Amino acid sequence: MDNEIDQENSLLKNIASSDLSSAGENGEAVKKLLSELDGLSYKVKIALEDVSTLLDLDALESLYLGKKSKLTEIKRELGGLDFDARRIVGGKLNDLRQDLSGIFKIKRESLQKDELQKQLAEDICDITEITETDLYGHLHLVSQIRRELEDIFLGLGYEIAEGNEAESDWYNFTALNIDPDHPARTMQDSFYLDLGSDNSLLLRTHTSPVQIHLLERGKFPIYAVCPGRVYRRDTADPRHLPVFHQIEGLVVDKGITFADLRGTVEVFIQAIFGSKTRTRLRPGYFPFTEPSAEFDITCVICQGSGCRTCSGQGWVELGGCGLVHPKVLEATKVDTDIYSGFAFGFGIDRLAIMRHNIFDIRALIENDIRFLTQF
Ligand code: FA5
Repeated sequence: MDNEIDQENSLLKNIASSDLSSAGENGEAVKKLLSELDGLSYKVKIALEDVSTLLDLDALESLYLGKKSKLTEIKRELGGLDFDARRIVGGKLNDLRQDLSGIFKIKRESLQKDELQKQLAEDICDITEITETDLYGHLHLVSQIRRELEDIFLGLGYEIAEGNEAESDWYNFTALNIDPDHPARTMQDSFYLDLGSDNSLLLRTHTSPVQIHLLERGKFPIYAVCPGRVYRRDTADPRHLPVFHQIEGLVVDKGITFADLRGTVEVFIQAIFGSKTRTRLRPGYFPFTEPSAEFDITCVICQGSGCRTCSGQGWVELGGCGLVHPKVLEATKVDTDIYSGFAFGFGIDRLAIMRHNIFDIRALIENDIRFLTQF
């Protein structure tokens, strides 16, 4: 502050010693105006030191050089002075305006350069890391496997059926012979939709409801698969997701036996995992199949010799299957004297992690580009 006052005083001394003899009667007024002009010049230079943005610079320029500035006010006062006084003050005023305009111009260029550098630093993008594939993206691993499965089953003569993600209690449970007391109906396992008075709509917990839609359609024989998203109140962990994908298979024809199911499972598992992978069916329980089985494949990590991933078993569970329960056929008015069938359902995400030795299923939904671009 003291430094500012010293500079202002020295400016005023310079003005006092300047030759004002030719200013005639207006000598005092001229002295005052010249002093004001010098004061302005000084103030602008000090104020400019604190300006760091173009916005602030615009505001300062308008304050000191604009229509309502002190400089314009002094210019108006020139009209009341005599010729010589006008010449002295006017000359000084023009010099000052030119001087200040130049200073503002230099400051503006410097700020523009700074802002450009800042912007370039923020927008920096290492184009050496971008490959052509990254630019266009590609299908997620789960979608790739889903398409692969669809191709395999199309090749076996199956149709690809569409299911609904929101289903009623009838399709998700009742018609599938899941009685009202079955634990799968509890609020812990299902996401119910707050629609209608009885809350009977829910996000399907498996792809099996599509079996009922296909059976109700009444067109036989049925050879169909339905891949899609399913929802459960499962906490995400290395083997579970609350939203995941299943593929349902349904075959209903004359004279279908367990041997047909066995052979079908073998064929598509070998198509996905290769001919070295073996499959086995273990007794299981599903209300909508009888007999029911879980199907396992030999562990892809240890090829069946036993490791941590398969808990030393050499086998890993992939899904469930069985012959369609007569009660399901009856509920959908299918003549059980003519038709029999089998069904299976397994997790596509589970299949993906097994085929690619992914230790944690959650990697599939984390969207880490380094993970996704491997497939
Ligand atoms: C079912 O969902 C039956 N609907 C399958 C079925 C269809 C049996 C037709 C008989 C006839 P389960 O709940 O076991 O069964 O699920 C089948 C597969 O889905 C599992 O083996 C597993 O691969 C996958 N799966 C189940 N829960 C999850 C989860 N939370 N996250 C990822 N995958 C899962």
